[in-house]
Amino acid sequence: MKKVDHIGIAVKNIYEALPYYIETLGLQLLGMEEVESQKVKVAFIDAGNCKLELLEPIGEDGAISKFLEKRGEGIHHIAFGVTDIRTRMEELKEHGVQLLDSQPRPGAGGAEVAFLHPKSSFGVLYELCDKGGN
Ligand code: CMX
Repeated sequence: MKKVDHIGIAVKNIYEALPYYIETLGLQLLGMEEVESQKVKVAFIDAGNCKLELLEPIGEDGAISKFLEKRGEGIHHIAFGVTDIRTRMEELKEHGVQLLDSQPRPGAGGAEVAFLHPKSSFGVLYELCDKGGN
């Protein structure tokens, strides 16, 4: 793992949270999109050396909806930017890390992503995020 690409932050409502990040903290909104496969609406914010990803659930049965119900708003995951995600996944598996995905899934911004179970990562949900060479 060479760099953190973004930090995922679960919020109940993106539009209620955005003024804090943009107006109060003075950060820049990079873009917003819906990731149907993950049942989330996301907003990416430029935080200098990495991005913040605000995550609002779509519907009531996705991972973010469940997280908000159990833990409330706050840091949800840390995403490492990787290249060659399938090889990285194989390497981690060989080291005994429990992956939540057997194959990469589509993530925001056209990236391929895969998650590592917090149980085998000392309580942190990590994401591998492959944008094809960035
Ligand atoms: N960070 C750290 N620990 C977490 C966690 C998180 N984000 N989410 C759940 N956990 C812990 C719980 O606290 C719980 O621990 P205990 O057993 O000690 O209580 C355990 O993991 C199981 O939690 P759960 O609430 O029963 O939830 P599930 O097992 O149903 O799901 C997880 C948890 C991580 C497997 C699931 O959220 C998942 O598959 N996540 C990957 C996909 C994802 O998060 N998508 C949304 C983001 C999409 C995007 O970035 O685009």
